[in-house]
Amino acid sequence: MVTHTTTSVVTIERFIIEQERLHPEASGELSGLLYDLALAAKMIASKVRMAGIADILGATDHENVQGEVQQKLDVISNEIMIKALDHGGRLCCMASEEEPDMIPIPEKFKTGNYALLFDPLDGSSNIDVNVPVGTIFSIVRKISPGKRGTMEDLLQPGRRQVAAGYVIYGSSTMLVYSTGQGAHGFTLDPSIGEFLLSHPNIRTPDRGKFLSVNDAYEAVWTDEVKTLMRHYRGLEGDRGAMNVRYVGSLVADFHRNLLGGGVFVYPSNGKSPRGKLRLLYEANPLAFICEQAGGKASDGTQRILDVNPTELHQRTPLYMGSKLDVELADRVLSGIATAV
Ligand code: AHM
Ligand code: MG
Repeated sequence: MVTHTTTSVVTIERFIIEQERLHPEASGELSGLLYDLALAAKMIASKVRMAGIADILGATDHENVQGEVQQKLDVISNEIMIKALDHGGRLCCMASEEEPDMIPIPEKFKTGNYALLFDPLDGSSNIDVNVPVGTIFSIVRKISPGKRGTMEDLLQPGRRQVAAGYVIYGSSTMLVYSTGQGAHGFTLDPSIGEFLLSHPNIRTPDRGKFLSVNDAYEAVWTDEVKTLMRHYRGLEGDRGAMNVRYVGSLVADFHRNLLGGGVFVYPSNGKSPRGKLRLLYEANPLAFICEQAGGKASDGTQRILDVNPTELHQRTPLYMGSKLDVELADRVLSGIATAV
């Protein structure tokens, strides 16, 4: 008798189709966009994997073997994203952390009903030391009247996202995304070049183990932020001490905290009154995923997803992760209470 040992695997394509079937009114446009993003992720993953090797193959003056000047990986990733997504007829416009202005869809291509915002390679300063980096994306519906998108489409609050996700290029490559029905993770099987469902319906613990913060900024933190840190470190209140884990690569810090429970904190400070992270390319998409996994995200005064953006590269303070730990941040920062 033959025994079948192969278990059924769910590719990202199959998963997207099955999700689409839950919405009989769906046109397939969003699904197509998600496939294109998965393809871009695989292309960026292959470049990231070659990061150290490219230097060896290239000449010291940063030319590669073909005599072309080598580009930095964040620039390459930006181009990959644009080229993978500009011609599918699903987008009306794009915006990237790497580009100062809106990215229009070239006239020769059809446009579609969505706008895409992305950070093509977040944490790219970590590439040289082999630390995980990531791609972050956010999709909103087109709301402007014409065919080609406008800033109105891009400057929408995060709660209007119809999908968001990130890719982490770590010991394995993972893509985590949500269309508002839970957050789901897929791991790239490099032997077949497919993202396979590995983390269905991710739930983040209500109270976290990990605190991710760059405390080199302590000297320029406000008193409220300093008090909050005392809570997280178990020096005040009855929360108990967290373990500190800070990679300095947002996607890596977020991913670890999402799975294990924790809070990512990048406050405003005396030097950067709006913090460092970008609302549209970093905070909004990760906040969307975080909420879908049962967590929360705040700027210290309001829910991240309710912030009304006024400019493409707007920065925001960020407190994001396990629900109870973000609620503690909101209470301490507003001075309402200092007890858990
Ligand atoms: P980048 O978009 O220029 O890569 O900067 C964003 C990165 C995040 O990945 C990370 O969380 C943060 O900057 C770290 O900043 P700092 O070095 O100030 O702690
Ligand atoms: Mg970034």
